[in-house]
Amino acid sequence: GLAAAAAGAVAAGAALYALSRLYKRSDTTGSSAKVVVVLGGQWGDEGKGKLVDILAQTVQVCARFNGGANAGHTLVVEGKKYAFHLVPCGMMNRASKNLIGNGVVVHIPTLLEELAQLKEFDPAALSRLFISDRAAVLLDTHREIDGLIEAEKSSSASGSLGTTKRGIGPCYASKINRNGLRFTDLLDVGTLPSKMRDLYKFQDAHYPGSLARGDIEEEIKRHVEYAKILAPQIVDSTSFIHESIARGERVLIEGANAALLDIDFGTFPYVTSSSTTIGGVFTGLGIHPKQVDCVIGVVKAYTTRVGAGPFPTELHDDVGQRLRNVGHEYGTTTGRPRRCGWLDLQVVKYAACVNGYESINITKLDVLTGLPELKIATSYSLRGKQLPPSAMPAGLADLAAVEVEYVTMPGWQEDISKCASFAQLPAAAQEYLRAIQRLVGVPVSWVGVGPGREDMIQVN
Ligand code: 2SA
Ligand code: GDP
Ligand code: MG
Repeated sequence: GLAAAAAGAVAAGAALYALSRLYKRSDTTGSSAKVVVVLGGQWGDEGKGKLVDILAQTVQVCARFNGGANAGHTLVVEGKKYAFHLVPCGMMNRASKNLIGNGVVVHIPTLLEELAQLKEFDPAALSRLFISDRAAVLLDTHREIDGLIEAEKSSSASGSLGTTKRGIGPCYASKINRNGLRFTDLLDVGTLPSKMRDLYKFQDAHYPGSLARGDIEEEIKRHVEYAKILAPQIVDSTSFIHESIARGERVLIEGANAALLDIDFGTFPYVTSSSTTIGGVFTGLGIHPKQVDCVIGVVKAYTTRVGAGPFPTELHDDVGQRLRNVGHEYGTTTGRPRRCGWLDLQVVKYAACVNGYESINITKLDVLTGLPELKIATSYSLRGKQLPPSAMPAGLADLAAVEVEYVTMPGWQEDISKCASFAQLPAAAQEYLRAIQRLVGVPVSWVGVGPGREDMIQVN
């Protein structure tokens, strides 16, 4: 009985391993690759921070390329919880350097707050953090305008987007308008005040009322002080990362947000304002495609979404509520309840097509424990025709009209939080992972069974 079950489990593990070996690269775990990218495969909060923290223990550089303090990356290290919004999760390796790339929008007070929280862990944290001289400076005006636009949209037909109100969209808008400030501007404190005043003048002319709550002169004074603190850390990030790669250092690249929130590939307009997919790595850091050795997609064992917008597998019933309770599905930045639903593989296949995942990290598998049966969305059909894996309808009406095809699988009742290998997982959990791997066509190389750094199974 038991021995046969164990042998079966080992064989199943071997099959999973064998399938993963079919893929072109030998290292699907990122453990030995030089440049590894971690990207979210759904609508965010898949648990990217946790995988980045694990992989960061053996790298010299960890870099962010997109987004800003809208991101919330939670780590649990030695029982202590850390939530990062702007600093890369690699900061938890005291021997690493961390880089905020040119593609990031940085609210400096938030950054300094985060660094202050890291002081106990590492008094020298600031000396290990480097910021691109081309990164965008996110000012209070951007946050105000984010709130104003959301309020304005709430009375329109499509409603508000449910942004994090961290000023992300308005700051990228200043960049695209070509009048935003960059970190290089902090290096010249003589001209900084007039540049800030010019920007504020423009903002107030185009978004009346955006200055009502702010005191520009006070903010300018603060930025002159920030400039003094941060100047030694402001670097030419393109050169920084290329020289690092040239020295043979290992570089880990941390995505914020996720594929379906991408400004181009996501469910527009219910998206964030950055390129969250692989292309963003190149525009946000200045490396080129041939330098990337391994792209890992992070995929939650079910689906969540914060904010408004299409969500074809959303559950409005007890199961959805249970996923939210057991998975503690509340925003890391805003505390908002996350919407929950079944795993949607049309979403994951699409994300895999865009990002070119070498492998996948399935996270929060433990949250599914105890459900009698599990559903997986395998594909969408639109007007009676099945969509290819690379498709995600662009129009909101089409997205609302898709028919979702599901498979139903048995659940498991055993506590899996202490499982340390694929073979130790209950048969039904193994089957669930195998189904994902088969349907997406990408090996599953990591499986999360709890929030802690140690609660991760490496499959091969
Ligand atoms: P924004 O603020 O302009 O980027 O918002 C636009 C949309 O992007 C979504 N978004 C997110 N979705 C999931 N998680 C995010 N980070 C936080 C977290 C969110 C939180 O880790 O929990 O605390 O609420 C994140 N950031 C942006 C957002 O919900 C909008 O749909
Ligand atoms: P990120 O934005 O992708 O980094 O994810 P978040 O940190 O916003 O949300 C993921 C949440 O799930 C965090 O609270 C993590 O501590 C937690 N988490 C990550 N992996 C696992 C897992 O495998 N099991 C459980 N139970 N929790 C996890
Ligand atoms: Mg998050």
